[in-house]
Parts: sequence; structure tokens; C-alpha cells
Amino acid sequence: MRIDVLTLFPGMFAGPLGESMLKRAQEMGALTVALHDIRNHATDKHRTVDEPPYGGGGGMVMKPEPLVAAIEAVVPPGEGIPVILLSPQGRVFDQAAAFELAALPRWVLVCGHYEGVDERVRETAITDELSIGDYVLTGGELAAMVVIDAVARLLPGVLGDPTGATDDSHATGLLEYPHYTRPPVFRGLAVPDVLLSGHEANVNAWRRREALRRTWERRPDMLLNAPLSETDREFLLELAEEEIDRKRRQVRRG
Ligand code: 4GX
Repeated sequence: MRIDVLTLFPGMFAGPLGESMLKRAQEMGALTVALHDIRNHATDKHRTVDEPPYGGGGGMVMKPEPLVAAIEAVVPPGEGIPVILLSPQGRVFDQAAAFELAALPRWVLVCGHYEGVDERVRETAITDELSIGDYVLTGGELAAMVVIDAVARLLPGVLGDPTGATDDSHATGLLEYPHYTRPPVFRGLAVPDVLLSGHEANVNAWRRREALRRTWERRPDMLLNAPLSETDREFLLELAEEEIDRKRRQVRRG
């Protein structure tokens, strides 16, 4: 997979891309990230990339010519390569979007800065818009790195799991079950017996229940879309009944 990144601050990417899994994915040849400095496409002697907005209001807006020139310099026209702008106005990036991008051979990320980009950049050169969440960053670079990281770990071989990361949180549509490793007792807290039993079916059933319990407690909204078996539904009904009983006792106490 090849990802082209257009940015005014290519230096921001060195840390994340140069360590751990993203470094390994690139060394393996599973991932190529090509960084492009938008400022190289400015044409005046001051290498201007931003201007005050028409209509006033303060802040600065990225002017269209350098940004569109930068995009056109990396995207071969007419090949259907997605050109994705990171912005709070985009579709919220989630695990489903990560899977969609992981299936593509090539795509482009455009990092905006300041108050944003001239609207004509969107109209002429952007095919999609993604937001990593409902908060405001200083620029699209950290958002781009989040997207790259979430997609790279899905590429075959990158996690050491040749099938891709299919068992983790959000791939199952549930939060993850709790994990334990040695020692068996830490500060008086024991690892659940079932995990030491070596009984695989019991371990799997316990993990499934704990994943359901966590999701019920912390992200009940996710249960609306998760694929659930009849056994799962019975267990969730038990959790719901326990909660009703607790609330009933609370009300009785006043
Ligand atoms: N998820 N920001 C982009 C400037 C900007 C605004 C509009 C293009 C269009 C963000 C987010 C995010 C702040 C990055 C504004 N560029 N990006 N920047 N949340 O908050 O992706």
C-alpha cells in the first residue's frame, strides 16, 4: 500500500513513522508513506501558502494554487485514487473506515492547517473528507498519523498475525475482554482461575462474557450493531436484570 501525505510540516511524521509497527510495516514493504511539502509548490519569493479570508473574521486560510498544484503533482489523474482531506467536517473515522482504506492499494492524505482550506480546493481536488473525532486540532497532521496507524496494523503480516488483526476490540463489534499475564498474583490481585485452567472452551466462553459485560457497562451503543448469538443475548439479559435489581433496591432505600 502506498500513502502520499501532503503537509506543511513533514517533519512532524518522523517520530510515529520511524518507530515500532509503522517502521516495521515500511521495512517489510507492506507500507510506503511518501511525504510531500506543500510549500514546495508556492510560487512567490516568500513561498506563501496562506492568506487572510475574504470577508474578514481573522485567522488564515490555505490558498488554493499551491495546495492543488501539490495534489496534482502526486495524483495521476483519472485513476480513481482517493484524495482525503482531514478535517472536523469529515465522516468520523472508525474501524469500518480503517478496513475500507486497508483494502486500497493507494490513497492520498491532505493535511490542512490554520482555519482551513479555500473551498475551491475541496471542489477541484478532494474526493473524501475524514475527521478523527469531535475536537479541534491545530492541523491535520496528527489526524493523518492516527489514520495511517489504524490502517497499517490491518495490513497482512504487519501485526505478526498473517490473517490481520481480526479478534480485537471493534473488529468483533465489542470492547475487548480483560487481559492477564504473569505473575499469577499481583498486589493481592489474582488472575481468574479459568485462564490458568488450560480449558480452551471455558476460556473462550469467559472472554466472550467479559467482552459483553464491558461493552454493556461502557459502550452499550455498540451492542446495537454487534453480531450477537442467542447465548450472548441471554447473558446480556442477565446483566440487564442484575442492573434492574440494583436500581430497584436503590429506589427502595430512597
Ligand atoms: N480530524 N483539524 C484540520 C484545519 C482544516 C480545517 C478545515 C481543512 C479543512 C481534525 C479532526 C481537526 C483542525 C485538522 C482544523 N483543514 N482533523 N484543521 N478533528 O480538528 O481531522
